[in-house]
Amino acid sequence: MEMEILLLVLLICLFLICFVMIMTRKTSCNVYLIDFACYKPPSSQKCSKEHFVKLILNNGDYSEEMVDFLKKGIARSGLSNSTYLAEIFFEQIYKPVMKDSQKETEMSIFGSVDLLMAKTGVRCEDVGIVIVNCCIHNTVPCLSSLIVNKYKLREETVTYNLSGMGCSAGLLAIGLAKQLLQVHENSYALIVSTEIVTDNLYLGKDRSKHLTNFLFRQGAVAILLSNRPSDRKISKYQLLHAIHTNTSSSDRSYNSIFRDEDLAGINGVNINKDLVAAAIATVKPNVTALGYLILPIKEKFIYLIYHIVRSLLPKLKIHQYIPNYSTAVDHFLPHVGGKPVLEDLQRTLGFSNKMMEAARMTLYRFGNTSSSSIWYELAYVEAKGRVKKGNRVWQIGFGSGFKCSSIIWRAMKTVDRDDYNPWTDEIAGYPVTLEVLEPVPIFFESSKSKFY
Ligand SMILES: *[C@@H]1O[C@H](CO)[C@@H](O)[C@H](O)[C@H]1NC(C)=O
Ligand SMILES: *[C@@H]1O[C@H](CO)[C@@H](O)[C@H](O)[C@H]1NC(C)=O
Ligand SMILES: *[C@@H]1O[C@H](CO)[C@@H](O)[C@H](O)[C@H]1NC(C)=O
Ligand SMILES: *[C@@H]1O[C@H](CO)[C@@H](O)[C@H](O)[C@H]1NC(C)=O
Ligand SMILES: CC(=O)N[C@H]1CO[C@H](CO)[C@@H](O)[C@@H]1O
Ligand SMILES: CC(=O)N[C@H]1CO[C@H](CO)[C@@H](O)[C@@H]1O
Repeated sequence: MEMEILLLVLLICLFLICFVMIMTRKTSCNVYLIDFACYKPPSSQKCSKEHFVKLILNNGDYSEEMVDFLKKGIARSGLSNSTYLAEIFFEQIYKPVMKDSQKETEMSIFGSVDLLMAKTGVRCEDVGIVIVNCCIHNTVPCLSSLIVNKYKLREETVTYNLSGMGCSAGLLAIGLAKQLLQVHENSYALIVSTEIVTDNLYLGKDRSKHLTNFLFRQGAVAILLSNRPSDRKISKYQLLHAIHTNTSSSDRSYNSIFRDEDLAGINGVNINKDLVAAAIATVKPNVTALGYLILPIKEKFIYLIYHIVRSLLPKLKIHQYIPNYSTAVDHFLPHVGGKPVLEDLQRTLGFSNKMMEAARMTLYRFGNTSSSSIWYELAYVEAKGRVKKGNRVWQIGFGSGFKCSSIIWRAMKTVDRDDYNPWTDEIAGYPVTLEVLEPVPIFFESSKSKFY
């Protein structure tokens, strides 16, 4: 009898230990977003379209036809007169040296990290992982070392800097942090996404290289992730899914956004006419993969029926069913790329204007700030008071490579506007009605790929 009781007690103990182990294992795998902070440059760096045109014309030698092209391009970009550019853009002569980029780098990166520290109260010595992504601008020592040095982080801090990875790199960094947080227990991960614009103005005569001039603006975001179970209560979001796709093995995709010299030897980023095809080839499978994870059963079922009918009776030429993604997410925050990109996304995914508002207003107010743009969008919906507990947020980034990343967050609480939000003091004025603009006169370079 005693033996049996002992056995039973032992069994119960074993069960409890297993239970606790499973529970703690599961919670330690959860990744929380405690908070994020978007950098807002001083208003002295607001760059109107008029100023921008003047700047380009002052520094280059352009034909009348080209001047007309530049003016049209700027006017139709979808940007307002208050996007930000680095200090060098306000000097008479644009001749950036390393010191100027250094200055912008420190302003953007320290500006956003300081804000994040103030917001979250996290101590520098608790940060275990640092990831910085910045596409074009590179420094030695690297940008993650810059952060470790400035904030005197611990020696064991794991650091990565993702460079040259385009606008989708910010979400790639989240994916990387997620993987690192699976193996580093009880850690904070600090992620900084930015692009340094100082030395990236293109002043040559190649029209397809001017597209980035029209859209590209200064900005940065710092994000704090944690896998500490105790942070569950104070976090804003929980990471649900991270999906990354790339089609870099295809020459057509690889060459679609390319940095090289023009005929006169001036450096610039080229966007060729394969871009659209590359974007579709990359974004579509990713969105499909995501749909599989997040869509409700009903939508999946309809999709399946369409798919079966389509493959059994190809003669009927039934169009492909595009699931209603609004049934699965409450906020859609795509990389702002440019006006046509946003219009295309809206059309194919069937989102309402209200759903696209954050993206359009961010493009208007802050421009294409590269990988940080989706965070200005999240700040927008927060400032509008639209993020409710349980809401699902979908951020999607895409860029050179061609790469596409999607992240799904779940709001852990109803998020209130705060003083650190870059939109706070002007949110009442949004959304603004955007004028209907003609498309940017784009002159894509022809395809480079032999396999086209
Ligand atoms: C920007 O300023 C110009 C004049 O400098 C004005 O014509 C234009 O309407 C303004 N655009 C926006 C979007 O405010
Ligand atoms: C590209 O995709 C492949 C397969 O999905 C993946 O293994 C690889 O890590 C990806 N590379 C990048 C740079 O995203
Ligand atoms: C998509 O789903 C949303 C939310 O359930 C609904 O409001 C909207 O009307 C649907 N759109 C279409 C085209 O069915
Ligand atoms: C947005 O800016 C990034 C650089 O940060 C550039 O690579 C990308 O091509 C831009 N998007 C468009 C549509 O110009
Ligand atoms: C620590 C680290 O990964 N450093 C790299 C950051 O990026 C620069 C420039 O791309 C490299 O030179 C560093 O090795
Ligand atoms: C994480 C994930 O599911 N990624 C997917 C994105 O789309 C590509 C293309 O279909 C898939 O192969 C990946 O598995």
